[in-house]
Amino acid sequence: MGAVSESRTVVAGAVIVNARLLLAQRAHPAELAGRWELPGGKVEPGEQDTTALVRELREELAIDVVVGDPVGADVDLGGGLVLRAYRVNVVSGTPAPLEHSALRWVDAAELHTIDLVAADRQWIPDLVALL
Ligand code: DCP
Repeated sequence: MGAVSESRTVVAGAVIVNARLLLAQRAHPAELAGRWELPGGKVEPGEQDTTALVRELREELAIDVVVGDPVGADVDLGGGLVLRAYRVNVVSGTPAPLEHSALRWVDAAELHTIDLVAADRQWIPDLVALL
């Protein structure tokens, strides 16, 4: 099989409430610790993106979400990983940083200045358009 079929998707969620975007501060690995991201994680083999994102946000933030439209373009992370973002709507729970160092709600101006992980920076224009 070719390289495309071997790539693994990482899904990330854009939670937007009252024109603010939820960002999560990575605790690991060392090279990403302290930087901010859209929370998410790897899709398991055979799993749908939507199922994976619901699972990851329940594990990481203790919220239940409904997954909406994709945001921006896929980002090639290298190492056979492709990162993809989706809008998500919270249907129950209040986000808690179960696996991150901290959570923060940012407006469009703050999104431009916060220290995002490199891959997520590519979505800034798409995210600003939603704020
Ligand atoms: N990633 C990213 N931006 C995001 C989410 C993830 O650049 N918004 C990157 C960081 C990692 C890869 O995607 O290189 C996988 O992310 P996680 O480590 O968060 O995913 P998992 O928790 O599923 O990974 P593991 O299986 O290692 O625990």
